[in-house]
Amino acid sequence: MGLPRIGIAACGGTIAATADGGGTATPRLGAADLLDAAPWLRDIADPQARTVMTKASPDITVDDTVRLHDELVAFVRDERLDGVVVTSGTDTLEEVAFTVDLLWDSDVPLVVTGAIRNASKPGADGPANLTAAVATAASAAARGLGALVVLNDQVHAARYARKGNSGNVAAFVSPTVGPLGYLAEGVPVIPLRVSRTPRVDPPVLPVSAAVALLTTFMGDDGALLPAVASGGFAGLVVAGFGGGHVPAAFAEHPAFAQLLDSVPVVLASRANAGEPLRATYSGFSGSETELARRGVISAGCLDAPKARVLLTLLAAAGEPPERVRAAFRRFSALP
Ligand code: DAS
Repeated sequence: MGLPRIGIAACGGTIAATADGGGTATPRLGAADLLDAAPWLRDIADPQARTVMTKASPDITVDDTVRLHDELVAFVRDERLDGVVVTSGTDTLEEVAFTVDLLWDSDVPLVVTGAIRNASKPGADGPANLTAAVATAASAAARGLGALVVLNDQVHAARYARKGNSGNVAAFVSPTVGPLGYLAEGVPVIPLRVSRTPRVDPPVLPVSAAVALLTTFMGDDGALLPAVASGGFAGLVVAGFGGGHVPAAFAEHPAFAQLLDSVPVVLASRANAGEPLRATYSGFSGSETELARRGVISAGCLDAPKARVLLTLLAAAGEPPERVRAAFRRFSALP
């Protein structure tokens, strides 16, 4: 038996960045360059390189990520891959990983990785992260888990992974559940399993449905709501306080009622972990029970950016309100 055939699909980000002089760096490298910089990968896999895009990840869109998914499907089929690794910028890596996780209809391991320190920095983590990602994509333990995020020798489920530190190589965390596994001397160990993320159908491109995201803050009187209500958005995600609350002035703003009448409104928590509450507080208009009574949909275990990804794909598919509600319910342990 030969070595596992592992695809490396490069999308840009710091892992693909080269120094500009003056201390800054720009994503320029393609998949073949990343492979050349880590020749030892050929000892653990038969790597195949494909450059999908060379973007700084703040510029990656939902459309780019849907196209990336389609490229990955073709890459696996054309090259008869046993696993595939996506390299991308860490700023939106959690959204990229969750989008492909929602769309991935295969047991073939799909691992997303990146880097915090570019290749010109002491202790550049790109080659180590790429190596760990390739080893994970080549592992039978990663089959059937959907998209995984591998950085800093930890294995995370895409559904839970978040960038939790802006500049430390231990940037990625899974606050609600913890990582699924780790690498021990380069060998992936995945003792914890997650159920597969419920799949959604790939949308027709371009995705014209735009979903707004508002994060509440102390004293938020909903002043931005009219802009959302008149902005032609297909939905709104609110990152509410802790248990999923908003100020009364926000909840009672006429534009909030207008939005609830016209588009799906999803409530996530701006807290780092856990789910919005369902049945703990009442008696104030921004409470979770009052918001649910008015039709607000809980994001369940999804943080606000991931809830926005899901709502964007559902809105793009033209899903009616009850199917949007049902889709989010599958991300919640609570009824
Ligand atoms: N923050 C950089 C990175 O970690 C840039 C980006 O996300 O593209 O990759």
